[in-house]
Amino acid sequence: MTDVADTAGKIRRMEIRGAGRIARVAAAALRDHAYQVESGDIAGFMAEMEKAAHTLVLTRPTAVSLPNAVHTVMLAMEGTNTPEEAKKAIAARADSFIRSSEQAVGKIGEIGARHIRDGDVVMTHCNSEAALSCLIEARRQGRDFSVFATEVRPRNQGQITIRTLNDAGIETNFIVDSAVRSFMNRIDLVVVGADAVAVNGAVVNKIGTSQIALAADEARTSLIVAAETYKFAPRTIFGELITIEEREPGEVLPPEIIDSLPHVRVRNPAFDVTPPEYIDLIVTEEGAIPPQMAYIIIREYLGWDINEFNRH
Ligand code: RUB
Repeated sequence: MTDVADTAGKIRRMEIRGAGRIARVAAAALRDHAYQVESGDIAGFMAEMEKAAHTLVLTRPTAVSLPNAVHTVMLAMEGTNTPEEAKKAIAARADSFIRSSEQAVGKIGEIGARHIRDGDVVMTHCNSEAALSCLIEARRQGRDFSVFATEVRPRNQGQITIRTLNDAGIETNFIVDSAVRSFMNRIDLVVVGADAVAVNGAVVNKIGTSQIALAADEARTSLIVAAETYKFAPRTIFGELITIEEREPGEVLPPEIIDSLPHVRVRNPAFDVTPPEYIDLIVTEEGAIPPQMAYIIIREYLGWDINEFNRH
């Protein structure tokens, strides 16, 4: 049984992190919360659920998978007349979202693996389940390739990635973030995940991704993004920008050093935006698309279109 406040705290502190994972735990937290709400009337029940949804969505602002998952689960209440009915509908929707999210990661692995050839040197950044799924599936199919994985300052997610790659028996080089350009000429393919994909195909991912994309473009190295369809951002259709989370300076430097430097402001943006021109392909569970086709995913697969917004 997960508790909404506890789950929200874990997401905020990054004890649970990664866009896909936070979407799934938020769906699970809403499902469990529904059964913890005292059964009154349906309006009271919905108001309680709205509060919980709000708490979860506010934890981290960038990964669109989070509001998309919450929206999907909350929509299940539409048309229900009693809290009991609504609870069942929420639980069924949350479980189906979690299941399809896990399946999506597997499917992306199958599709993405087709782009990794024998002898390739692949670079990845941060720790993305979807990106790693491509590498692990290619390995499972017997492809012989090696990986360069970055450190990912300041939270060192690269250390999680190299453990997974090591466990899969994939030869891996671990480099600091600033070594990316030095090695780019040896790289055949960059594979990264996404926290959000805008309607124009721009990809928001861990800070540093856009520098890697620039270096890849300069070296004529292909870059593919592994992203489930629920990472596409419907509201960008209306020009809404994706908020880039800026985290505590204490993640970058110890507080005593920061305190000793009154004229220095430590900046810690957690994500950046890679323009579509630097992206060769976005691999979703529905197939691989050029970034320019992002609108199709939002409309056809995510099921959000202009009318969705007119209703709210
Ligand atoms: C994680 C990150 C990942 C994406 C995709 O950032 O940028 O590349 O979330 O991951 P953080 P996945 O560590 O700040 O959450 O494919 O696992 O959803």
